[in-house]
Amino acid sequence: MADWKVSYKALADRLSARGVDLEAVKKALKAQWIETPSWGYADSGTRFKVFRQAGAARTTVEKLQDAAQVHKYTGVAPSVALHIPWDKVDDYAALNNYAKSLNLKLGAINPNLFQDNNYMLGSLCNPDATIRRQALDHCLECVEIAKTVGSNNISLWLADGTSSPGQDDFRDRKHRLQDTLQELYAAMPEPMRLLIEYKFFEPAFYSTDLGDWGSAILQAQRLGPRAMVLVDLGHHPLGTNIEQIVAFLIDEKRLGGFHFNNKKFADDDLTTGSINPYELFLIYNELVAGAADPANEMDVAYMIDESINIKPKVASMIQSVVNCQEAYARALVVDRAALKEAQASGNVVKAEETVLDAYRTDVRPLLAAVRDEMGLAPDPLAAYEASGYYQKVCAERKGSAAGGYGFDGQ
Ligand code: AFD
Ligand code: MN
Ligand code: MN
Repeated sequence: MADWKVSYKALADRLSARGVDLEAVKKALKAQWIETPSWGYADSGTRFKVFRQAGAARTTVEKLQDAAQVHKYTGVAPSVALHIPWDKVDDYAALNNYAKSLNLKLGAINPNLFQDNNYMLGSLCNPDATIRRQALDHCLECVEIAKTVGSNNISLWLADGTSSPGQDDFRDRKHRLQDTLQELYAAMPEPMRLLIEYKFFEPAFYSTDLGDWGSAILQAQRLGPRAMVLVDLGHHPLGTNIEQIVAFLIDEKRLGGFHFNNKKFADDDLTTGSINPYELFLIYNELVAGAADPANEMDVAYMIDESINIKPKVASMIQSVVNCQEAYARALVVDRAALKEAQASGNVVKAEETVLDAYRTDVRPLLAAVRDEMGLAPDPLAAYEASGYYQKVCAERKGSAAGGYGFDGQ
């Protein structure tokens, strides 16, 4: 019997003895849906250098081919977010059909409001009305693309901000954003949603117009019920309690989605769960607790947003998806009844130990069993690396185009 089957039997016995509904847990794990970013498969880097990698995707077609590998081996990454104009094509219906031929769906559409030369002083918040119009028209173009490919999510990240005290009026910028977002929101047909992403700094270095979850939820609440907040794990000051933000957004019915990644110091696109796996688990712990109450009406887009600069792209994306699977599996085996009882009685140690017990559970045999039942190999990364796909694309993809972030020939 394969090693994982031996371990799984022992784990299943232990969890069942504790009253865990193993079939329900496995059903939830099979239904997990992690969207990967097209830009995560292309070359990326920093303002200092883009280290071009052999085999990196150069076109949207190649990005989809790579994304299809992640879904093929994990079974839970069926959609790919697009970034416009990096993924601009002449025929989006044809691109959608190509994605379907790879067993993929096209996911969130990401406008690019940070690389046009006109955006130096901002896009939707720019003091120049003609530049705000240009940025808004680009967002409206993304709404049309979303309609064509059947996407229900516009994923909006604004780089807007100021880099000098006195540069602009904070309230004027807030009002410009309110007004431009009103027009964008009005153009989005039901049930399309606007996922408003925040980031505490970069590329602006003094103030950011959507700098924290408070500024994002304020804009969302003004717009309407289909305007939500997008939580990017790399976008918080060090030490921020992200799981608490997630809990509050769930409670306000404004948690639209995630951009999963990890950071050590700032927004530096590290593999999801690679720096702080406990934080990722605690976030999933809030998600599982929130989903237990239908009144929360949770409809969350679980998206990865990373392009690891120095790792082979497909392998590192599989790592991130697997880390999300493991965090979710651990969160699903938290003894909720024992936790509630310990919390109610103020038994701090018992409450913490209940959460920790789930976090300390080696869920890899459980995920191996789930993959086996899905007809997949028990270890997605090993299966992918044994497939020879990476060697194949390294041989085929000679000559590199602009990087996934559209770096100009760095
Ligand atoms: C950068 C930004 C932000 C955005 C992503 C894709 O910090 O996270 O969502 O690019 O545009 O990471
Ligand atoms: Mn992001
Ligand atoms: Mn980011």
